Amino acid sequence: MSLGSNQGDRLHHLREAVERLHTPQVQVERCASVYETEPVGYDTPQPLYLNTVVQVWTTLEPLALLEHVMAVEQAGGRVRTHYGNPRTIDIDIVLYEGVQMQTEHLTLPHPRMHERAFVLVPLLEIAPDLTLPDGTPIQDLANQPAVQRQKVWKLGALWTDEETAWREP
Ligand code: PH2
Ligand code: MG
Ligand code: MG
Repeated sequence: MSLGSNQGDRLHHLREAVERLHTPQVQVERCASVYETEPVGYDTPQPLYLNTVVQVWTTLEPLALLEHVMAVEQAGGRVRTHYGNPRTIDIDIVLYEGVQMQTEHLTLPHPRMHERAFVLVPLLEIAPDLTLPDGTPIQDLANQPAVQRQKVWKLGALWTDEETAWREP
């Protein structure tokens, strides 16, 4: 999953969202570093984002996972206004094992992940050998010139080691 925040206490929003994602049905297994990233795909100026990516183990099917994700967004103060307004927290399921699906509410893999450095760079950090369901290496996507031009600055870990204690069962 890809997480992003460009409003308020951005790091706090990311951390709180990862804590809320973590339930008996959704175990957060790996978190990438936090990256500050240039906004991508807007035609109006936007605040810089903090982004990260987490890998989860889950018993939930994709659409049930999406419901959980949307509840976590709501708990994080997400207000859905129009596209291009800053958000406290945005959580996108970008990949779900080998699943390819297209429904009204969820498309997997995420239809814009292949062109987004703010997804691909943190994803490569935690899963360097990952491929899309069609076999395309994520590394190849990240090497595209249009992706390479997007600015992403690695800031540091989401938590220090002591702080990750919450992850233990
Ligand atoms: N999310 C978007 C659109 N653009 N740009 C950055 N840097 N980070 C994001 O999380 C992001 C974006 C749509 O959700
Ligand atoms: Mg998004
Ligand atoms: Mg979203």
